[in-house]
Amino acid sequence: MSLEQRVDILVVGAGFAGLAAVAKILAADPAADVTVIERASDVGGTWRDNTYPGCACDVPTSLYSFSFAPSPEWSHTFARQPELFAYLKSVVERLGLQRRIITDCELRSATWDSSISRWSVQTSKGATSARVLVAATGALSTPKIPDVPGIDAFSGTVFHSATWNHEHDLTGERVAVIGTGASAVQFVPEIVDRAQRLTVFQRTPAWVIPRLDRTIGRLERTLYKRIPAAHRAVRGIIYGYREAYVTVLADNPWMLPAVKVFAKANLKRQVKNPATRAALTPDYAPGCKRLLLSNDWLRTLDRPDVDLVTSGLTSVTENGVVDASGRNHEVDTIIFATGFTPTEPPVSHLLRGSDGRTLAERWGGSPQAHLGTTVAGFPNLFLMYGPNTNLGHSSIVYMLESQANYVVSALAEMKARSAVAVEVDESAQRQHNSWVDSALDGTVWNAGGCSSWYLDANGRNSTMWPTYTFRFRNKTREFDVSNYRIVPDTLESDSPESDHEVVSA
Ligand code: N01
Repeated sequence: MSLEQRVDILVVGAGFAGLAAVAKILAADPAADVTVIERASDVGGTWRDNTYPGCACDVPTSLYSFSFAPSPEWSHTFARQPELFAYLKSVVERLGLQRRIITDCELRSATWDSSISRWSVQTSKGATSARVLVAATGALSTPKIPDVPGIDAFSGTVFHSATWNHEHDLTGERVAVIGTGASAVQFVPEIVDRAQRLTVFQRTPAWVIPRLDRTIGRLERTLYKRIPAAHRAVRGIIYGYREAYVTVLADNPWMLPAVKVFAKANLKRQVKNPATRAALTPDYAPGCKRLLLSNDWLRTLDRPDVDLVTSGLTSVTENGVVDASGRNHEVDTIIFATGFTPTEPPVSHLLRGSDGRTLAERWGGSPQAHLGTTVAGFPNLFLMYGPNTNLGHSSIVYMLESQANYVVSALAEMKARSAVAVEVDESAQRQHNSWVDSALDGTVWNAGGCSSWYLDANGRNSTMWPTYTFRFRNKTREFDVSNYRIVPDTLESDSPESDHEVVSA
């Protein structure tokens, strides 16, 4: 499919975020002119890209799926990546979205043109002009590989967990894994039997609790198929108990020692070697970094064929990885499980607002948006999974649907007011962010005593939503037009020479 030179609403990205946006926009207005561009050759975002062994969702799937497209078919309470990927493709099919999606089309740049109140967009498939831009490019989509001295001289194989090299056979190899986050805990237990020896480089230990996963039997699936209300009730219960986590993580951190006791008992049960156990015991509050769910990660690290290196890595040589003590661990393959770049999203370098600056320049290392979605100086731009919308306790899909509701409400408001552009007031954005900052104060994500990817280059937490998700749902239910500058359509045509009159709502 080719990209038209002029589109109305352009959504960038066809993962959970982009699909939530396009589905909700079309549900509200089936005649809406929406185009989705996707840089890869298929939809699915993170669930298309992350194919490492053991890749699975660590949020119960009944909740980690669209409310408007429930599936009674999940085989496990925590679905595996192939099922999630298949689910997203099935949603596209079910909702007839294929004809809206242009694959292999990468966003190169988008610049707001105030003279015509439109986005001038460059892509790998040519240029287009869009009235509204929805950036759904994901926060955890660009793998981060640390700049380790000597990496280019390594003679073995190197890859990142998010771009797993399936052509490469790890059987009988000595493998180094760098990083011990949510990805590593899933794939390390899966590859340990294949490798001859595993060396895991841990910079900071993580709190780990059991993943209460179970298969969903045929009877239960039939029940969900026949009585969708039963499935909705299960989703509701999971939503409720997940929200209860906020009570501890954000509102009552004094309760966290109880989580610590539970996690320590889990560690003791799985790791017999006291030195390994000590190395795996975090010195910060549980939840400060993402609480990890696994039933086999800790016991894997207790195996005699697994080395846990806690001194960090300093360099890579031709045949190994050097730890802080100077020891070279000889390996055949290095797997980086070092995460992503959520506080420096690459898309922020591609979007240029009304003053000619990029979003990254405007943010200066600390991403900020109004309700995680709109940014002063960037009219008609909606960010999905924007600043301070990430969660430590529940499903991001719920947040994405809330943001999609907000976009839908904004589009309706624009239509009702014959507005060609909406731009959030700087003061409203500032006010929202001051509220976010003060709400985050004292939560485990800010005060838990760790450094995490939730904190940006300036030390600000520009990642986490600070409280219950229903509060975000309430705030994004209706487009808060009074916080926006409205550019009315005073033109007969889209004459580039004419300026628009700007009024406040
Ligand atoms: O990445 P991470 P991830 N030298 O950033 C270490 C989501 N997710 O891919 O803790 C040495 O969590 C770093 O050490 P430290 C989920 O939101 C979801 O595992 O910074 N080590 C850490 O141990 C998750 O939070 C699912 O000291 C270095 C690790 O690398 C997010 O993705 C499943 C280093 C990075 O951990 C990212 O998880 C999987 C360096 N230079 C992931 N740099 C679901 O199921 C970094 N590290 C939904």
